[in-house]
Amino acid sequence: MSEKANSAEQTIMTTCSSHCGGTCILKAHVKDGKVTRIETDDGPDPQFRACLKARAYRQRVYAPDRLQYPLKRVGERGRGQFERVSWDEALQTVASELGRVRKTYGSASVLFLQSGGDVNWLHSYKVIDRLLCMSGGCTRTWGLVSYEGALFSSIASYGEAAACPGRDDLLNSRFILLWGCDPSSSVANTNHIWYLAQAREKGIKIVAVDPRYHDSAAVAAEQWVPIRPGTDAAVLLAMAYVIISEHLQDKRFIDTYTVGFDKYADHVLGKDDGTAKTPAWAETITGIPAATIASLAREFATRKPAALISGIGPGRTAYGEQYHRAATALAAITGNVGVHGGEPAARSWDSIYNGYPFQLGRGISSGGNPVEAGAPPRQYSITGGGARMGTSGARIHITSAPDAILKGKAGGYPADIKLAYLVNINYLNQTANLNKTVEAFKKLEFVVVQEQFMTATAKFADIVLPTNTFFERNDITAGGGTPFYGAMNKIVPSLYESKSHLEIGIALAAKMGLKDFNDKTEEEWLRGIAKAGPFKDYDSFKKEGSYKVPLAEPFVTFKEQIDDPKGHPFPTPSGRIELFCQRLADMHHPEIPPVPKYIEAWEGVNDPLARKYPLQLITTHSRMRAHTQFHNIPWIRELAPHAVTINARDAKARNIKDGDTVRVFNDRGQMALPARVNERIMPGVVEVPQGAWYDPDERGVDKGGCANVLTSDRVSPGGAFTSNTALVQVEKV
Ligand SMILES: Nc1nc2c(c(=O)[nH]1)N[C@H]1C(S)=C(S)[C@@H](COP(=O)(O)OP(=O)(O)OC[C@H]3O[C@@H](n4cnc5c(=O)[nH]c(N)nc54)[C@H](O)[C@@H]3O)O[C@H]1N2
Ligand SMILES: Nc1nc2c(c(=O)[nH]1)N[C@H]1C(S)=C(S)[C@@H](COP(=O)(O)OP(=O)(O)OC[C@H]3O[C@@H](n4cnc5c(=O)[nH]c(N)nc54)[C@H](O)[C@@H]3O)O[C@H]1N2
Ligand SMILES: [Mo]
Repeated sequence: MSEKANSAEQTIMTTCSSHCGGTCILKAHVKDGKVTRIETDDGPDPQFRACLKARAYRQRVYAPDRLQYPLKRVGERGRGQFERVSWDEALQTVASELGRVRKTYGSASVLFLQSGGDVNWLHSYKVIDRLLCMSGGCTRTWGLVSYEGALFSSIASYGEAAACPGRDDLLNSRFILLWGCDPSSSVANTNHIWYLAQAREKGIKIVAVDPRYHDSAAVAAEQWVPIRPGTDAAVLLAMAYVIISEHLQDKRFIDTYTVGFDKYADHVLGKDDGTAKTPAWAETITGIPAATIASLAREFATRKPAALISGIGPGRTAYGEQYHRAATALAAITGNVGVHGGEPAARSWDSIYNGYPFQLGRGISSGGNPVEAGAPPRQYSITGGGARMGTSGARIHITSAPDAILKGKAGGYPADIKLAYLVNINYLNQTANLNKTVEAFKKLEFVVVQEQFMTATAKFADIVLPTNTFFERNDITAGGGTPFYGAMNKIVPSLYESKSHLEIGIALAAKMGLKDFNDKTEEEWLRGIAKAGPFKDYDSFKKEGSYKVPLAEPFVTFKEQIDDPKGHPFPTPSGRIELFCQRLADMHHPEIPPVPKYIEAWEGVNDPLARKYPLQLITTHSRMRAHTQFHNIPWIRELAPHAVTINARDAKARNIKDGDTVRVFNDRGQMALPARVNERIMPGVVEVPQGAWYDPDERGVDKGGCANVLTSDRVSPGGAFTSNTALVQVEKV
């Protein structure tokens, strides 16, 4: 390379925060205004090294299928036929449709659907949330697909949703239970798997409880305990049975920090319902041998401190709240909360929206939603440390939006939905029971989608507004469960006619004649948000690209409450960890009991439907994608085919060999994809990783293998998304 060409190359630091929950440092090489290469962190430990997806980001920025211009639907909705229009026409259409629908049906008929995209502070859904709220309001959703079950139970038990300790603290554990958690694939916190690998090297015993022998187990665990999906609460109660009957609980901890141990123990021992939750009882439910349950219980109670990492995957099941409550109770009765090497076993990842463990300044805020003002609270909602709970009765559960569109007020929903505005979400692909969503979206009068690509959802839009990528704008992000701040520096100008979310909001507000929508530039916003951050100054933070917060010791959640219970009570009504939760008792809902219980799931092995559909489907998060993002990137796709994993025994019974194309189906839908046959999944369970792009053929068979053609839109009583509760059949095609 010539000297001249060399000098023209520039490197710019930025941070990837692509909806996997990780935050990873990128060093982009730019030449002649184009990204030529992407490297990652080579700085001091802990390094925040990027995965295959971020390193392939160049192919995303320059993807041939990137949306380049605003689009207007021309064919039937959903067929994906569009024509190019100007920004002016696109925004004018959105503004006038919003006006028309609001005037005809009221503001509650406008549904706002949003999600992560990139997890950052400025260019998020909040821009449009503000726009819709300021212009009359909208119907919003409640229920986090990720971890509503964990949120609900964490607030019941601890009064707080942000409960994830620093993962470097795992090196202080003596025993780690990796429960439904595979951080080698589903990232959530950068370096989680790295600390687990170090823990293993240090000789700390790690046991994985999961229907799959996943890569994290292969790398870090000494033992794999296969478990039938949806039965976790039973084994956790049986572990408590062993601990309580053998007096292994931490009495001092229980007396000082918890309430309701007696009622909880009564249930565990069967004094309240006549069924002792013995290991033998749990064996028949979970498929785990009673002796294994008993030895896990003894090890967990005696090898202290012990970390029960309760993943959120098992919580995305029918009655997932009970699993999370049961996990928390086990951590509490063994005194593993608020101590180094322990784990509150609540929600296994934290949201930066909680500013955990440090605060940044506030970004754009809605200023209040007129549609929610004065609405009564939602039934069975629990309030507390988790502003994102959405306790307003004017909201609709995120999974129920299609049902609400189809049935409206007559079906008991708070509104008749006519228009949907979608930002940073591939709703159709990612929410349960896709075929029902298709029907619902066809019924809407108008749909607007802000997108980078022609997703399954964008195909159902009337207007598509092209958004840029984080390489084309400035932003700030932070580690979910890691003491880290990342500057997201703009690397190149916006491609084609794409715009940032803030630019779209400003332009649309102007079209709608909204005054006072925004008075700051991108930079003014970011400087304001950064002000409260711990770094020296914004300019050096931006230049360096990141700030790794130096901590004297690993962060421990609830340490203050444990060290000083008088001065720092838990933020529950009792000030203690609630093994028995009066707020749940007051709900008088048999499926939201005040102490954790095992409640048998629908679509489990004993459901009569299992005769027709005998296999339990789980839909995991793949390392190949961040949900649907990156599935269209060739460098990623060539690594491995999207496939359904089936146990060799189940495959043999169906004459299926590794690599065969199979049909996976139930009454809700069907897909055709390759089978991966092995023994890394327990018999009776099949896995279709979520996030593959829906691509139906003329008979409605999804060739894309989108998990949600099979999942159910039935919501758990506490709000958990039930994407790991579905029965299916598999056959060779
Ligand atoms: N069956 C099943 N379904 C699931 C799950 C499961 O486990 N099983 N998991 C659920 C969970 S936990 C979640 S969080 C949801 C996620 O569901 P989604 O959030 O809907 O999934 P994403 O693929 O992240 O969709 C974000 C979309 O925003 C678009 N986008 C628009 N603007 C931007 C931008 O500025 N930046 C970025 N990065 N993207 C933008 C992206 O192109 C992408 O299409 O899926 C849920 N669905
Ligand atoms: N690469 C990548 N990383 C991601 C994401 C992504 O799409 N891609 N998504 C991010 C987001 S938004 C989220 S919410 C998180 C999700 O993170 P998780 O929920 O932790 O991820 P999953 O892979 O769905 O589930 C974790 C494990 O739970 C197991 N499991 C499923 N059902 C059960 C059950 O009933 N019992 C037990 N014991 N185990 C069960 C699965 O086999 C899997 O090994 O991941 C985040 N990280
Ligand atoms: Mo999620």
